[in-house]
Amino acid sequence: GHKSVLLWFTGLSGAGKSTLAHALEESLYQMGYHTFVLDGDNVRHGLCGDLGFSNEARVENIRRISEVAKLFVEAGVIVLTAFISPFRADRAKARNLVGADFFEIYCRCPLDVCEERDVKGLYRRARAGEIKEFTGISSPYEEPEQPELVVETSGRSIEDCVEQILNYLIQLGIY
Ligand code: GGZ
Repeated sequence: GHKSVLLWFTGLSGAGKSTLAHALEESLYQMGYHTFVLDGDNVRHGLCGDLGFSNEARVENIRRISEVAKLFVEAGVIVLTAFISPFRADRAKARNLVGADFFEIYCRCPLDVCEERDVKGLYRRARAGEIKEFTGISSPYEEPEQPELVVETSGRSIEDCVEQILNYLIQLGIY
């Protein structure tokens, strides 16, 4: 068997969390590992479909995700979560819940680069006041102080970022 861990991606909208989590999952899957990605696509419509983006809703969002991720880890899976998870306290709670198998990966990307990318046009809408409480614009993002890994996603290829994370996992002895 392999080590089951929780790789907790955090960062701004558009920083590349979900993209990197899925690319990394693909590599791990091909190496024969049992992996699962939790992200907005499979969580915010179902499990957390009742939650919006107020501070309270985000706290509850991250709480539920942490509990589910913990169950997956207990089931022996390499779990990758890709949520903004803007509050340090909530990430710390997830860490405490899961214990030694928790690894925080900060996808660092300057706000202006995320805004420039604006894949879904959400930043433009946030700037226009059409979306309230948008992270980085009108809602805070608290940068990790001591993440296990910082991945600079600005001006780099996805492959390069994935390789950095894989190298880190080798160091960890996950494979
Ligand atoms: C931030 C928002 C918002 C607001 C909708 N603020 O780039 P995306 O589209 O695909 O990722 C963002 C996603 C953030 O959901 P999370 O569950 O990761 O957030 S949190 O961890 O803070 O609970 C974005 C979209 O949802 N989105 N409105 N106001 N992102």
